[in-house]
Amino acid sequence: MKVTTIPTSPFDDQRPGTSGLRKKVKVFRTPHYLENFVQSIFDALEDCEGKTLVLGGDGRYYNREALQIILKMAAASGFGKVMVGRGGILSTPAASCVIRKYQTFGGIILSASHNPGGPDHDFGIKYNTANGGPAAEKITEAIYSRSREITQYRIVEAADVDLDRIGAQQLGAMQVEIIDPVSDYAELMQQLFDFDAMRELLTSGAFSMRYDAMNAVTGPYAHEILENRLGAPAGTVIRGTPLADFGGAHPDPNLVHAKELVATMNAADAPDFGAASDGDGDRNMILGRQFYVTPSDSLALLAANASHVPAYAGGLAGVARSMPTSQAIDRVAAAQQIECYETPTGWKFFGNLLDAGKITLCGEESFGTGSDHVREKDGLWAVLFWLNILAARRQSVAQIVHDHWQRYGRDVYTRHDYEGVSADGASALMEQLRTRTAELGEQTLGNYRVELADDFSYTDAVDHSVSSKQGIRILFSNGARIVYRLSGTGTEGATLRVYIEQPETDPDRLDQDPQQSLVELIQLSASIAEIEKFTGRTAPDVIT
Ligand code: VG1
Ligand code: CO
Repeated sequence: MKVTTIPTSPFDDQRPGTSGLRKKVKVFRTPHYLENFVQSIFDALEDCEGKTLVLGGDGRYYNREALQIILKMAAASGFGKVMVGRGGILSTPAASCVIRKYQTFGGIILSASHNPGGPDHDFGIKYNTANGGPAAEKITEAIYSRSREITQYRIVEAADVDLDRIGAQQLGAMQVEIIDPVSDYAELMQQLFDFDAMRELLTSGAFSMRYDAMNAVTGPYAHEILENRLGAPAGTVIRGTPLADFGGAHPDPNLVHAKELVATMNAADAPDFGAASDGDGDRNMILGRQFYVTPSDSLALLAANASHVPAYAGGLAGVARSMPTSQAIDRVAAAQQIECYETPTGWKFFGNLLDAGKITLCGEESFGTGSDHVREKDGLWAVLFWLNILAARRQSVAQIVHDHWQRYGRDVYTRHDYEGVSADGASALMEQLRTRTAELGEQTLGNYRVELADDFSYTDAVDHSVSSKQGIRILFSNGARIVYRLSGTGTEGATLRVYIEQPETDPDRLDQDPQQSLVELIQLSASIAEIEKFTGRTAPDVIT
């Protein structure tokens, strides 16, 4: 088979963000754009000769075309084999599972996660290493530097691979194996959880649930696991067929974008349990009847109830949360006398801790929870974890959360996002905050005394690598916090995220609406950073 070498020149905007490279489909379709980035990945890796790669995506617009290009480039770079999910489908956690199970060299995941899809929307590409997790910063930086000096890429001239036929095909000297995208993942879930107890709950007639796949990748996984293996009635999974444009919806499982599910769960005859996941299946939102569980609380709750789940009943080695995630998990860790690590935003920072056996569970405030079963956050896993707890405790979601708050106190929490603001204004805002951190220390602002203000810097507990400038945090003496950072996943302008949190132990105030309990801190967050002056905005676009 003929390998062609195509001359090219670098693009200057191929630095991976929080989770891979995300751009508009139109940008990825610029001649050589995708090819440059893929070749930069291959060039940044050690020898690819004869190695096996996993490849799949969330099925969004441009998934199939990109897959064909990547397959032909992998063949030209000497890979021995590529395992591809049928139809080009692999959820992010399933890709991680397959990389680990078959001990492959790594994998490429095509997704822009919770960003909308379609010809005018977003596409993305991410490299995962042999542990199944997102490549560490050292590698993403190497890919980026390679992309700045690339002069050529290699591709074979061949007919397209049939992505819909299970089994082996040849692409020159390289084998392409089309695999069932669901079965390996479903088997892993069955090993972790008490499927018998969960089946009993779901078929008892006394319990009902609704799972919203948001027209995204988890549809086939949820149909197989919840309906086929666990016996939930047909119709439990809604919007369960992956669509290239997600049916025009924004596949982000939160109170704003999962509107229909939220309405169903708030109705008088609501199901007992509701959940949703995002474009590529690594996020989750958990709802009870007329009740919303914040992701930070959910993480703490899973840790506190791990003894109900077979895979974790032996105890947790430790836990971790991203810096802006609430401190609820810290309290559970203290009670269990285990370590709680605080990492920068992005799943790649959990990889070393998981590989070293220092942590079992970890999560982020951004609807991401996971464990050492794979090296990605895992939406459906979190839903099954909850279902396992519900099957064991036979209480409502609201009751379980209330019990938790009674015991540990509540970290009242909210995140305010200012989306699509000017990139210059947003970086000026962060810059002025950065220069003012020293002066903010020890100041009293209204009812709050600042204990520490800094720009978060993280030293990896395993390889001691340092990641600095990970977000401005203002810590108050009563345990409250305000955190500011800019999103690293957007494709338009900048998004400012403001995270606000305050511990509450007064039993009479546990139930208050966070927007009310946090009203003074919310005002402070706007005035300290002069949000209106720098962004022109007087209110956030999305509140979670
Ligand atoms: C966001 C979240 C972060 C998450 C990342 C990828 O990043 O805040 O916690 O890891 O998305 O999630 P940022 O930089 O925009 O804040 V996913 O589901 O989009 O892969
Ligand atoms: Co995602």
